[in-house]
Amino acid sequence: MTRPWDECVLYEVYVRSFADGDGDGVGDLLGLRERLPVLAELGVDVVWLTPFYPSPRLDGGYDVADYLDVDERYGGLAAFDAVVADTHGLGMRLMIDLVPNHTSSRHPWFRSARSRRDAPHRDYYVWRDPAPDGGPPNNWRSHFGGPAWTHDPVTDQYWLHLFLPEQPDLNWTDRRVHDEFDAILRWWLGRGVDGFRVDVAHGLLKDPELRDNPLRGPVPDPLAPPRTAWGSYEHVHDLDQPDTPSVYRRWRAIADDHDAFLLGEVYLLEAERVVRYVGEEALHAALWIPSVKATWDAGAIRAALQAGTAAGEGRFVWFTSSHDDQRAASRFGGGAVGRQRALAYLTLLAGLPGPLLLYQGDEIGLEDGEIDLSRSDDPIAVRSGRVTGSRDPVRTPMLWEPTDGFGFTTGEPWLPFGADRTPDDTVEVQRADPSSIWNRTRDLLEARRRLTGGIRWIERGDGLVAYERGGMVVAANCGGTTFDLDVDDVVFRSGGHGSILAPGEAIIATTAST
Ligand code: TEU
Repeated sequence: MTRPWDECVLYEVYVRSFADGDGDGVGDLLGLRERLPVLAELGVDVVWLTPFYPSPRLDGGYDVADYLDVDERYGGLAAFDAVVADTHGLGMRLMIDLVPNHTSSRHPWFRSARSRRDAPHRDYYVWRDPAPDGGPPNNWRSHFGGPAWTHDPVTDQYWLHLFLPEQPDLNWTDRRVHDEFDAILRWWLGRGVDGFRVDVAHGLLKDPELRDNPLRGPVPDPLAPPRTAWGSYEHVHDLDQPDTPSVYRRWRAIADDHDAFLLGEVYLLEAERVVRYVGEEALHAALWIPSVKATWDAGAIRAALQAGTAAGEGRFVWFTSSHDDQRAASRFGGGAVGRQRALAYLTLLAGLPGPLLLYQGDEIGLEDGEIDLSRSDDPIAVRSGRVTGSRDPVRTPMLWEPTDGFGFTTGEPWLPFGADRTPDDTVEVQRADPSSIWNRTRDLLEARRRLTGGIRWIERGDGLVAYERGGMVVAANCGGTTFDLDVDDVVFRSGGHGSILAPGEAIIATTAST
């Protein structure tokens, strides 16, 4: 129970796709409780739950209408308390998702704020007069497409939203917003929560002058997909402001009082920018985004991991997949080859200093599901006219049992399982097979415990990505030719046998030379 945070294995539960306990087709806390023992058996230390708050769910629950409650559709607060007790009873800890950058437009604060200019909660949000031509106050874009501003006809001002118009940004220059969140943290800690994953942790403060973001090239086509349009700007004024990390000073003191952990979703790619968010007076750790972006290329993998180990010093969290990003098995080519590579990549990450984060389905080698885009409710898809950008393929329901509904639901799943799912893809079948990805993942999480101390990268220019740590070598063959390794005892291997490492295989072993 007292494993240090930086040695922990974290596991992301995307609640609505994890396990449905009441048969309505949507994952919930009752269903989660039934599956917690199998997470403990896998070797998980910390369970992270994505947002379960009352919400219109226009962004899958990242549009929070009440920070101090649990949506009845997920089972309400009573079910949550039971999850806390069960998780602790199994020797695991529980982390919840905190969304401080924006609320839902249905949150009482925003309902008040938009009622009139002098409403008490007006300054909880970011309001500005229209530009002289009546348009938005600046050129900022929403992550999900369109301008980051929406005009309110009642008060004739624009409100800021880095995401959907229905996700108005909070104003973190108002001290009352800080006080509200201090209280929210304390409230959940008092309920037994052990940590928070902080959504869009790099986004809370904005340029005080709200200056235009510089364009990287030409002005994007109005019909460009949301992510393309968003990527056409350098986000120097809407994100990652110099004082943003200092917002977390008070949170850190509160968390430390409860031995709790703060993990930031710092969605930045440069290590020197991310590192500002972690430290004694900031967050404990940050997600290392380049680890979920790396493609199957030795140079790219080496660069992403070396940058993270050098700057992160055990405070960057390694992960291969998430509810926002392509799953590793698909990113690395799909099929049996993609699954094998994903396990090899997980092996590389598992040996590094710092927490390791699994996304539900990683342990069964799940690939992205094929989902009909024309029916997607994901806001990125909706706002592209449903032609691109849906995150649904990475959010398909978990595959537990080889039955109708895959043990996920007895009803109609809110999202299809994806085409070509087979019994061999399920947790139940894989648990019974010692050579399955589930069992190899469990073995890997156990082997990981043997790696301690500093890391030394083995500099090579070929397809072998390798490092030494605590008298062991961790190596993955990310190239096209076979390597014959000089190793002693093999502690873990993702596939194959002997001292030969075929393409797509990884190994953890004591070295003959060390
Ligand atoms: O994601 C924040 C974020 O930066 C992502 O929107 C990212 O830019 C995008 O997915 C590209 O991959 C968090 C949550 O993880 C995401 O699910 C939410 O939609 C978003 O915040 C808004 O709350």
